[in-house]
Amino acid sequence: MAMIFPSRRVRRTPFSAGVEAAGMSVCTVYNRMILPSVFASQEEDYRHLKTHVQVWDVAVERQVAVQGPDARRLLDMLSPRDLDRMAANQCYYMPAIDRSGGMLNDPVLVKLAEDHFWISIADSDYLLYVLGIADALELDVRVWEPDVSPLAVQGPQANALMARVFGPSVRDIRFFRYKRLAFEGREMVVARSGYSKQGGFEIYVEGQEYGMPLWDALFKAGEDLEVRAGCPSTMERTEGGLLSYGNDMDRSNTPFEVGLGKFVNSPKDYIGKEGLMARSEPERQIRAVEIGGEIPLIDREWPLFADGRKVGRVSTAARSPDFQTNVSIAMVERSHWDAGTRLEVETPDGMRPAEVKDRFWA
Ligand code: THG
Repeated sequence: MAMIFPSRRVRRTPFSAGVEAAGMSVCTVYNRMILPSVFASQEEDYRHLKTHVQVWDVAVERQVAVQGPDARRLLDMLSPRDLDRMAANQCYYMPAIDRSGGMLNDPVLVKLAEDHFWISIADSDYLLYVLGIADALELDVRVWEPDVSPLAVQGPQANALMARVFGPSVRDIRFFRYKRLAFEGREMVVARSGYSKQGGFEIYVEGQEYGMPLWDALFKAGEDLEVRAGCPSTMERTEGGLLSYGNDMDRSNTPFEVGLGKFVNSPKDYIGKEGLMARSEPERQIRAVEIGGEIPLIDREWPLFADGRKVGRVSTAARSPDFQTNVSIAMVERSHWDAGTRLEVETPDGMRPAEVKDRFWA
């Protein structure tokens, strides 16, 4: 395959020099920015992530900053998730929807202060939607993309590595909470979160200046922990059922269809509430689906069939070395979504047997 022609439009990150020196071999583009996909090999990266600790350049998790007297009012209009009990040091996984309940994004909301939030977005232009609402209603709020670049530290040795760089108090950060901790005298938001099921942290690095110094400090401190550069792993995140906007869902899906119904609980009159309530009994839903045989890389939907009729589609699939099968994320019609249902999936290399599972693997 061809490489990406470099240009300013495909943005670099404060850590790009680090990932290049570390041997990034394949990358993708996400929020118009470079996201590493592979270093050594998919399988080697996966094994290392599940055994040691990795540092990930996830600057592509861009922030939509919302600040001002009407910040909370704006968030209450955007969020199907009840924000009333959200603590000042908390993060929320939040479905972002349009007026008919269609998914626009699936960000992590970070509460910095009562009047200041970061919406840590997946791969869609959610800033334009947020700004559109704020401008149309002439709200007293600022909406912008700050120069903030998350760096993730993921894997079983993440606590050990982070304690060496940010101090032992990182161990007390609870899941989806954060602390402001100093690196070289600069305070940074350090959250226990990240796009893997191996545990770890995300450091929201503000500005360009501290990017490479922090990157280098993590590698220096983690030498004996065998720290390496890594990136979100399709194999690992599919085992764990972590969803990817644009792959596993888009605007044609509701939060109920993609398993995010548990985050639809706001008592407020948010945009899309009516549309969503009319669609609260979905006719299709995300399922873990096991696929037999050999499968290629997936760059399009693979249709799922039962008795020659299309009953769904696979949107993410990968070999799982640990579970010795192919794991996948699929959208399946109600008639065929029960665990144990046997289906067939049409891959570009031919038909493969598939089976609906009762849950994800990890
Ligand atoms: N971290 C941050 N920003 C992000 C992502 C991230 N923006 C883009 C993308 N990832 C958004 N999508 C997700 C998807 C899943 C999770 C986080 C962001 C996730 N889910 C957990 C799960 O499903 O098990 C926990 C959800 C919960 O129960 O709260 O972590 O990774 N900053």
